[in-house]
Amino acid sequence: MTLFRISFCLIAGLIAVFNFLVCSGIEAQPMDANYDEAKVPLYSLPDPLITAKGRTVTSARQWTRERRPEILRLFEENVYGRTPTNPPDFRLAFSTTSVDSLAINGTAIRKEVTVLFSRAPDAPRMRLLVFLPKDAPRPVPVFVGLNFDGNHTIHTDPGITLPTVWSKPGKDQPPAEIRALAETRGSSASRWQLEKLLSRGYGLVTAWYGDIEPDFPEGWKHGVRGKLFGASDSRPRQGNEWGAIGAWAWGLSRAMDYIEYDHEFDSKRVALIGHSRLGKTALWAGAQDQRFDAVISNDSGEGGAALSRRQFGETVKRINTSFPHWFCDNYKKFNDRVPDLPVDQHMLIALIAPRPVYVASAAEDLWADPRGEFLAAKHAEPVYALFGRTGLEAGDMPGVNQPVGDYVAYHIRTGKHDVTEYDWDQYLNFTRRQFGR
Ligand code: GTR
Repeated sequence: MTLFRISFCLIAGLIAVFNFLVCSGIEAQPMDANYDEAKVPLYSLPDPLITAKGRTVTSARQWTRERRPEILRLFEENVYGRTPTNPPDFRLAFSTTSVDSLAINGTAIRKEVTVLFSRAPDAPRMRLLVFLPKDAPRPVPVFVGLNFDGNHTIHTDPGITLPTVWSKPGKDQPPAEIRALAETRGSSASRWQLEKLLSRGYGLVTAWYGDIEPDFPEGWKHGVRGKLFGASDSRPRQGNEWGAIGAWAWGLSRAMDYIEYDHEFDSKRVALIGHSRLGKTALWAGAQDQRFDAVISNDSGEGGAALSRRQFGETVKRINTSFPHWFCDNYKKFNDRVPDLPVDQHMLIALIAPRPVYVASAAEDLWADPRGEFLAAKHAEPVYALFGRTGLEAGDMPGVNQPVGDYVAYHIRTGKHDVTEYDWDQYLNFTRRQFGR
């Protein structure tokens, strides 16, 4: 009896250990980031030039009429979700709340403009921070992009209003709106290089992304998805319904509406820029809204410029687990079957065509898969070729700090996940080629 019991326990114990090893192995493996090029699986990319009906796209016209809309739908359906049409009570209005014609040591005009989305008193609003170079010929070309921590962080200028920002919920603490601290003024100034771009004759339009929707899973309740587009607790988000990246991209299009409205800006020379999650957002906004004349993706990584099929660094499963609110629900279906995705990110870059696009990586930012970012730009080339545009003019990845390409451009710089002066120097060279300033 005792012997029987001992052997029973032993067997049960062995089964438990076996189960633990197998299950945790299965569970852990896809969540462990791969940084080994030799372990990148063999993959084949969907061809951007083969239509759903199997026809080969041979002209710019066929691309624009047939294939481009198909690919846009595929991204809506499977990755970012569909951007809804504006709700009936949508009313766009711009209210200028401050103007300083002697900002940045007298070299710039600073304006603060609140973008209202509806007349409802509790509707979300987006506070634009606008800079124009004082002496540059009008209308001025402009960079537009969302910032991570509030408008006051992009420069130490004490005239920038200290905003209220959402604090992320903690374990026992609900999200709350708090006044930004004065000490954080200019904390992201190096990422914006404001003086440099003003001295080159460019304007800047930026807004805090949390104004459109705060970045946590329940953030939609406080942003445009909940307060303008009617998302509600009674019906959980499903299928192709848009996520936070879609909402932020929608906000960028409203910033573009402002640029068209303000005649000091040249709405035909607008460069959209975004870093990291906001680089993913910039690419998706640029793909949908063709008024953006050039798009710059800085270290945008998974769900941005990097090819998902390489499964290098961050993966589809990992991003959907860490950030369940960023993409549409359908994207989660591909967590464990990335090769079945009907798109990959080279097709997102292709949606920018024929407009100029810049993809940038950082050598120490392996999480974002620099090679995957390069390859996505590379595999968008056939679409640019339809428009007579040359691509990167580089067969393989360039070395660090050796930018390639004029119109479809790429660099990998030394250093970490960030936006640096080096990055901006390349972007300004790129926009000079496109915009002549
Ligand atoms: C990371 C995320 C990346 C990137 C980054 C960022 O945690 O995994 O996809 O978006 O955040 O936005 O800084």
